[in-house]
Amino acid sequence: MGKSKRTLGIITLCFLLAFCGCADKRETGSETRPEASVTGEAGEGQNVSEAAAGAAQTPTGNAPQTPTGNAPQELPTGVSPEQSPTAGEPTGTTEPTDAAEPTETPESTVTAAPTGNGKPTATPKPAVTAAPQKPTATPKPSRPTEGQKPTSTSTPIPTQSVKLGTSLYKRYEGYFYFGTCVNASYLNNSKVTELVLEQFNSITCENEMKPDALLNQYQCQAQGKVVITVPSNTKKILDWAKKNGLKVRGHVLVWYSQTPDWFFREGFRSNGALVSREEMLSRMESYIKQVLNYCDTNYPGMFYAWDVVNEAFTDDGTGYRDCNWYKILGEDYITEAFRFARKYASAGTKLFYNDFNTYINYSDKLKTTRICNLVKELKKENLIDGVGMQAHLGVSYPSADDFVRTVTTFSNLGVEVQITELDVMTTANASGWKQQADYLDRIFSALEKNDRTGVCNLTSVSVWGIADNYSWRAESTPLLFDDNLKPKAAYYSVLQQ
Ligand code: 9MR
Repeated sequence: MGKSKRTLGIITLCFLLAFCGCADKRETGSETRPEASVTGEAGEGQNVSEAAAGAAQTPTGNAPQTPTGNAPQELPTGVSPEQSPTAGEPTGTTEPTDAAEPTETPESTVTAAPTGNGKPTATPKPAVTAAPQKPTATPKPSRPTEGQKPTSTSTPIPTQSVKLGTSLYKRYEGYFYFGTCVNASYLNNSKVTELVLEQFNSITCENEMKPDALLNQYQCQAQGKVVITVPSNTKKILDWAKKNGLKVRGHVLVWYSQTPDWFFREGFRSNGALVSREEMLSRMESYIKQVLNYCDTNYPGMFYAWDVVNEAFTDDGTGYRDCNWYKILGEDYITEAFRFARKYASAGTKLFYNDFNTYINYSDKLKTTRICNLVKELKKENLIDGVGMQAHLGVSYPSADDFVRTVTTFSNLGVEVQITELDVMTTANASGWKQQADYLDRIFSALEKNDRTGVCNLTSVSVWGIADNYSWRAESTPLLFDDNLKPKAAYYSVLQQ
């Protein structure tokens, strides 16, 4: 009798413990919105190369940042240097349950913008006759031997200051902003932030402001309307930019990729039918309005440009990329997006059409022509301010001449040009790095001259990442700093000194 009581007691205890465990898990799940891991990105005190090695499952060594927890999309490794992410439709998040309800809400309190932080704000467009401002900081670091071998990836993160004394943004201050993309992991490494603040006066969120980061499926379903929830990673970057006086390029409002499929479907359900044209226009307007209002309210004056529509055309220029926007709204989804963006953007925010392979050099040059035609149409209604040339380049394609000429082609339409995602693929060895430096030298000597003399109207240049191992195509060592945050010869080519 006593024995069976004890047995019953033990069974009850086990049951209670098991139940508590489940309850804990349920509670945790409802507290935070699921956020993707940032495997592959180096954290404070973590060896950069270890971080990259940890991401060996991704082709680029840089785990895609997917702040909403949507399935990461595979990245291309194709032949053409500049390519879009895989054309596959983005994977929708799974149907939400109560446990998936995000509790995070957009910030509503606006704190005063910092002043006197010492970070100068560049004027985007100067008088064309002005001489380029010389960098003020000294001393200049020793220039690495051209074609210096890439440093071993096993070298740990530097413990001393990574500051150079020269600065890309100061070099071009008064001509154009000089920026980089940033993802949330950058902020975990004080050497990275130190270098970013010395070199750049503009940032772009690499993934944290894309529709799949901001759209909240649970709330959309619960409220029956478009609801955005700004994740903590996004706020972290924007607050840091605000605190340090950085300007921000908004990226991106309307894009075929990284926009959840459920956003286009009835009831915001992954298995719903595609919605009507009228409903989709209303969702588009609501989304654009909420994002722009959020930025204006919380970060007034910080966003100087927005990519309103990204990558709408096919690469060979024969037509529009097939996607949910195009399926539901037809060709004029682009114009509609710009109308809404113009309606809700503050006066100081410039509106851009952004694409890759914008210089495409097929015999009929159709992609460039298509973009030019779009700009002309949008300009009739004063809906566009500029063209974003992504510039995911390679040392042997496109030619530096073709690239620079296309900057002028777009400028001649009377709009601004911004180089929005610059990187240059090359082989990761000494000769590859020399080719990369020579190529960038050709491009920047021409751009510097053309902008100074008014041949082109370049208002911003952004590289797509701080250092090679932070790049979406890390294996091609496409950036200006190596894995140890040391400047490559490519850096000095861009600096043009
Ligand atoms: O650099 C971004 C990478 O981390 C993401 O996994 C990828 C997913 O689409 O997007 C990358 O950024 C892209 C940018 O938003 C638009 N132009 C092409 C860029 C490189 O794919």
